[in-house]
Amino acid sequence: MKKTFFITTPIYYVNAPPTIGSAYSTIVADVLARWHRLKKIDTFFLTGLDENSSKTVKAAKEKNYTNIQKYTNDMARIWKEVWKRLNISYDNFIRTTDPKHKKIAQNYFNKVYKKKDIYLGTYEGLYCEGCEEFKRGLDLKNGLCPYHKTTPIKIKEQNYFFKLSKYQNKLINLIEKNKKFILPESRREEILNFIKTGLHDLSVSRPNLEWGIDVPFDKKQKLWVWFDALLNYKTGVNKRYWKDQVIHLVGKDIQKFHCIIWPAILLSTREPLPTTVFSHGFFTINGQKISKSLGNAIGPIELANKYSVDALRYYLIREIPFGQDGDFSENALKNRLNNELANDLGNLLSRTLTLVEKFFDKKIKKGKIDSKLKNKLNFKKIDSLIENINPTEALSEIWRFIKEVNKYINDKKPWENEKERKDVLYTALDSLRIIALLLFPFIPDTSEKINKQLNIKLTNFKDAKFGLLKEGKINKGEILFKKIEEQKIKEFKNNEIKQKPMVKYEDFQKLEIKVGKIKSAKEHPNADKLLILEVDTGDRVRQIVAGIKGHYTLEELKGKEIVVLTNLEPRDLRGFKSEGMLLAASDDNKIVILKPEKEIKPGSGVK
Ligand code: ME8
Repeated sequence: MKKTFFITTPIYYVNAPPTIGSAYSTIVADVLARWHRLKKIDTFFLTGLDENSSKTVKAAKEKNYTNIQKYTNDMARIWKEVWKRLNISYDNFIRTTDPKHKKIAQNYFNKVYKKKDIYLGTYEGLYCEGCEEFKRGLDLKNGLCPYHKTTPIKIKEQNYFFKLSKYQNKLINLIEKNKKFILPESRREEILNFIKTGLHDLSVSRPNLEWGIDVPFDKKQKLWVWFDALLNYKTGVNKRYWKDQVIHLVGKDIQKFHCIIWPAILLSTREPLPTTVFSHGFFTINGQKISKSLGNAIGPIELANKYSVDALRYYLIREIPFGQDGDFSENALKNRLNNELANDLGNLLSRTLTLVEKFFDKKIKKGKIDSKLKNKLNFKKIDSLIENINPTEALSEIWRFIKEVNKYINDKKPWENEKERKDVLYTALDSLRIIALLLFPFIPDTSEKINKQLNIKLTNFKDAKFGLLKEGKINKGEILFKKIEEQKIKEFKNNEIKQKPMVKYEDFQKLEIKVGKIKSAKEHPNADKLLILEVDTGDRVRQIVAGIKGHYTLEELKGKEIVVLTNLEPRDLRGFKSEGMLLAASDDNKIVILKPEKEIKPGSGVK
């Protein structure tokens, strides 16, 4: 039987679209999944959404939804669109409002109850709705939740308790014996110390909630959302994947749930435990966690549109040693794009292919591999870094080799060194083939672009050895990464700041501005930045072509109220008539649509 590799991300709350934070965990999981697939290991990558939280209800109501399920469906579509754009190759996208999940979660609750590990009691204390967690005094900082900076609510309620205390010693044994159960090492110690301070029984249901999964034997209570959410790791996958390697990738904010409560539930139901819970650090802005609730979130899509998906993936993995915290910096992203992706990798490809074009009429000629250069690539080491969940170092190691190949070309000077030219160019081309293969898990689009130019197809890690590139013809194409020029950005900013000339009041009055409602949105077939909208402006439904692609998903736009300049002369925008202009605000990062502050009927005048 084939070896299995099961990798999971947290299932995210649906109160907002993905942030850099959720993109981070998901991209790393994607890298690990893709890596194992290339090793021909039977891999399953699970991600999804945690929909049964009270936060879902709150967010839906804030957005004027009356049907909560409809809200979660709309959000699920957005999350999936974002993951698609970021090339996330998940095998299943679990949603906890799925009836199958609900039923299995109830079965588990029953199982634990029958083991006599669940009993009815009264909880009196604090609850943070942001964390969906019962808090103790020592969990708080100055009375506030350290993650959400909010005061937890006081509650006194009857609910069901899970006998977590019963598992204290078993957990200590497990974690002490199994060095890989919690990674990185520092977090393992943190958890061990926490358990040793004493585990209390845990409330696992909540009364009087309007949204969630019913406790199977008591309809007045709902499952505590974490009990339900953790079970996604069972309900979202066929149990044959709970075999060789089961890795939960989580942020350090939720490690306790995964390193204490989850294994305790599994011990109670006598099921296999995960191999590793890896808790990574936070991306911060000025030292503060980037998060939806703190309102400092940066959209991964905006960054991908501005710099490319691969530049974003590369930056997130390479910038901060996986496991540690680090500040997010757009400047650092730009530097990595310019210096590493464009210079080191992009130039290596284009200079090699230019030489092949010039001296060998675009032909790949088989030559002798340079053994010194060959020895600079250590596949085993890279693979073992990935197996130890150190994608940052693995990527750095690949990069060291890219730099070596550049140096090799510089030293050998194949443009003037006729004697060795064939061997040098073959060595460089074959190195590029292996580099593309190794980079596929990290930056799949770029890897495919390299393959296309080398005229080869992606294979697997059996081919991560030298000398396999066959004779053939190269297919030199566009450069891999365009550099972001500082100059351009500055000029753009200066133009923005320049004030336009004064206009007369009467001139302004000539403009007809109305509230419109977007009926539908689709992509413009011939333009990168344009969307085609059908907008109800009260008088009729008109077509408006707007340059907002990438800043909103099509789903987000549908039904949105906007502000439209309606008496602008119609214009043809790349083959599509635009009968008006949508008003939006923009800086050099993003475009945001202006919308009425409250709902108002389409056609209402803007004064
Ligand atoms: O906690 N830096 O969902 P959530 C790095 N539904 N990672 C970050 C981050 C940041 N600034 N912000 C978020 C939940 N993350 C529960 C999980 S699992 C059974 C239930 C990532 O939407 C990180 O992985 O609050 C963190 O643990 C997760 O998003 C929290 O996502």
